[in-house]
Amino acid sequence: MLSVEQKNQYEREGYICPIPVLGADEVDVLRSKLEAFEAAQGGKLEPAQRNKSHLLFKWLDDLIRDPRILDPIEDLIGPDIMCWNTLFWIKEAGSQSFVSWHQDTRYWGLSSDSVITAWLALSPAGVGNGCMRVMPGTHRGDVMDHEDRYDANNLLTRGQEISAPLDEANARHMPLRAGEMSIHNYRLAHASDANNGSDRRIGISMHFLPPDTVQIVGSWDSAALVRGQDTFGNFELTPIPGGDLDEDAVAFHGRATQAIRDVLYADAAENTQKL
Ligand SMILES: O=C(O)CCC(=O)C(=O)O
Repeated sequence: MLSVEQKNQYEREGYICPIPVLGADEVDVLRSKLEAFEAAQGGKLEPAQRNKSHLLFKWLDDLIRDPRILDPIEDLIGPDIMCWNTLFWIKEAGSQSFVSWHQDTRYWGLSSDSVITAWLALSPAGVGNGCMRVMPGTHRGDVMDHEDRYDANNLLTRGQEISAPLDEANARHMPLRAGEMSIHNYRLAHASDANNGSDRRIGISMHFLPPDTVQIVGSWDSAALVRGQDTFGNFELTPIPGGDLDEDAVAFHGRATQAIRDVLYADAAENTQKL
């Protein structure tokens, strides 16, 4: 459960960091599962495998239902919680991969201002290896203009970036040890730099929303009901996989990632195949 100060910080600044979630043994198990999958397919995750990954990996579906993650989310958005997306953010050691300053609310087609990203570290994510940075308080202002800059090293689909320069002096890092998570409102401007460290920086973001949220760009969308009830029916509920690469869940994953692709590339000049 969050303290009053943490809840106030979320309201005021739009983020909380760090929150301990997993022990070292649990981190080792989950990282090994991910890396065994990558090794078995001969390389890193395909773009679509990075998205809605709880439909591919049973261990990730378990994670989005873990009380250590959901209790803080419930403190912020109430007892009925859906998980819209799960997304791997992997920066290889020494890679130039980065994320430009952006607000997710501009691209996800979701009606709610209450969408929360929980970002869980499966390896250390510190200042030297590209942890996330945030611009406190920007979640309370207008959604800013963005430009699509299509940089190959940018992990974002279109290389979208807030058009006006931001005052970097106001930015804060969100360093995490493996097993810790940060929470930020999806209206908050955030970014991250390259990984100059000697280990991979592995993060999983989980996007939680209240069930009254509506997908306003795409014609169909899905989400997992992870706590409480959905009395709105705005999203088709994702199936709970019986195991890793469960046949029905993999088929659903194909439709679900296509729906997110349609939303993220709506009106884009280029399809960069990053999803
Ligand atoms: O992992 C990163 O560096 C950026 C993640 C991000 O943009 C997000 O979780 O919304």
